[in-house]
Amino acid sequence: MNAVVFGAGSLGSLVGGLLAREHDVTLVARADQARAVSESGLQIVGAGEGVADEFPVHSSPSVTTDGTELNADLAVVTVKSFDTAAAAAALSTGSFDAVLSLQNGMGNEATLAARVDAPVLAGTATYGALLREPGVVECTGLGEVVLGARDGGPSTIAERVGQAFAAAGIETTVAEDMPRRLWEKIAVNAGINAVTALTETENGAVLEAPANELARTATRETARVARECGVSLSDRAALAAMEAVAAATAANTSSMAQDLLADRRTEIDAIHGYVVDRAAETGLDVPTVRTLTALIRTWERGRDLR
Ligand code: KPL
Repeated sequence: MNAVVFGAGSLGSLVGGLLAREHDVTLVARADQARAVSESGLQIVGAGEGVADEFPVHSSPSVTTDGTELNADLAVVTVKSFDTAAAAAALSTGSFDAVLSLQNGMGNEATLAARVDAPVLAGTATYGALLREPGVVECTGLGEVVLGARDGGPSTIAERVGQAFAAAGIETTVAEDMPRRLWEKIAVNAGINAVTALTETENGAVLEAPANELARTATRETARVARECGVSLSDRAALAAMEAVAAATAANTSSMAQDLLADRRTEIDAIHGYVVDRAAETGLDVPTVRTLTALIRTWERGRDLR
């Protein structure tokens, strides 16, 4: 299979580098990352329990800074959610058999499907990744990729993509309930991301008082909105997922906390902001998620990031 990985940040570099062990991969990257990868390849490092045995891995994907007019069996989109529309515009000038979104937040698949003439699959990734420097990505935790049809149900294209990921040594599940899984993921992110970002703490902080109550309330509010949107996600399942992810990634810095620490725009609109918007449409109040959204947006505005 040949694949384009659109967005060579932390997760894109990790997934692209792992896929390149087995497939013909082109990374669409920013200039500094493209320069480093074309000069020295991509180094994937990792330390810690379970991770150290798998790495270092050196892989040599092709790399470009121009995402237009590309052709491949698969495009994997790993850009930040606020860059999805730009990625969709670039991908629409190329040709692909399938597009897979491996991004945070909700709404990315719809944005891609509106522009790109190829079936769009939904996916989630629980691998921990941190771009240490151009050309060097650290795997901070082994996880899995779950992918499938964005509206749920069986998909032969998803099966084919799943086999290609598994052949590259990426732990992969092909699922027929992606809408529920995406809502569960957003409930996890709603609990962990803004709280750890605003308090400059690692993910494990949400397991303890006083952050625990805040994170649990944000997760519960999100699960309620999911149910109102027709997705069967109980409070109990959402809370268990949030706390399991926080425990498994206790020493990791969430993507939103990484963004705040680096003075970068966050994905608040596609995570907490999405929950607030769907709640408003369905007549629900989500005071904790709304407050977290306002705090992060205020921080972004103070730095001219929005
Ligand atoms: O997806 C994540 C993120 O950081 O965005 C979690 C699950 C919180 C892991 O860090």
